[in-house]
Amino acid sequence: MTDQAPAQYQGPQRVLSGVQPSGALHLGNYLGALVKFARLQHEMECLFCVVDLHAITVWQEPAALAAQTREIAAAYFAAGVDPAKATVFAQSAVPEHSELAWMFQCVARLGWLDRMTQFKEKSGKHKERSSVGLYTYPVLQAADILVYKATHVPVGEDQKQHLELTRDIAGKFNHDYDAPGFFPLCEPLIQGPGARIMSLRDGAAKMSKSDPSDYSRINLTDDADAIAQKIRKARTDPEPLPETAEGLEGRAEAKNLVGIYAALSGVSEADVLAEFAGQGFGAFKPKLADLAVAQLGPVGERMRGFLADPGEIDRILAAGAAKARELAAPTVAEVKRKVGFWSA
Ligand code: AQP
Repeated sequence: MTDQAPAQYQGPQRVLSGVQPSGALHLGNYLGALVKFARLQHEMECLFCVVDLHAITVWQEPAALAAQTREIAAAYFAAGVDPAKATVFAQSAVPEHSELAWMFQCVARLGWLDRMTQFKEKSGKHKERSSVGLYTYPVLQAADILVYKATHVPVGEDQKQHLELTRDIAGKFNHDYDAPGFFPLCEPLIQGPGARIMSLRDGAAKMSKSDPSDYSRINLTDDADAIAQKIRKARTDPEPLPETAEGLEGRAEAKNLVGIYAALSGVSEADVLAEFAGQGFGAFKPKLADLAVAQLGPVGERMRGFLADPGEIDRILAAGAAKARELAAPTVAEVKRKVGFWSA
């Protein structure tokens, strides 16, 4: 080990992110992740994976998992990700993720993982019954990012703590193995509308695939009637919409619906309130439903189009995995050399 101050990472700027094939994608995944993916592919080199290794930290039906993986890939394409611009692949098809994750498990400290709030939320009351993988999930996530030396990671607000852990792992590796600047300290790209979409049934809980109530979320595959019905039934309060954002404080459900309207229409919350101030939800909800149907309807339609040709999705994923391995393999080889493993 050395006391030398870490040098800055000098490599290219690169984006990595992923979504778990653990169920139907919802509006939160779309606004918090997919929309950003489509935008970023025009600004930086991008890799987007379907993180199936993460998905099996909770039970997944083996007969359904490959189809779920194709569905996430189809959602990427439907949201505008272009496989000619961005590398799209399944995480399990690039074994270097798992190999680097093991070495990072020996870098990360138990105390760091003990602080991860997502494990506490997902393991619930019976954490002793959770898989070990659910506990070490953020270490694999660090490997996903750092195996490509990614510098930027577009995610929703819920992933902020995991990205801080990724930076801690990168910093400790660089320090312990006397490799200043070897791994970058990645930047989360969280800001912007849609960073935290909440459940339609509970303004204090995030919209999530695993929420038992389908009325808590809008799925990308919902048809117009389902979207309108879910918005009609969304929990709200009896007050009219206020004139300013301060008036939404303490009104979590109202704030969420205004935030969704703003994110879908690409305007600020202030602009939404300027338009709807003084109106009740009886007037606001139908407008929100029309907007959601107009924005998400074509996405669902395109997804179904891509899913009609699973062979083409498989070809794109296979080509993406081959490309991803070309970047990942040299990183792992260099890490093994730094760690001091035997090689012939
Ligand atoms: N409610 C949300 N608002 C904004 N962004 C969100 N994301 C998830 N929920 C919201 C972002 O979507 C990306 C992919 O997430 P994931 O599927 O890999 O895992 P997750 O964060 O655990 O998503 P879910 O829907 O809550 O799944 P389950 O219920 O299976 O755990 C990430 O960038 C995430 O930030």
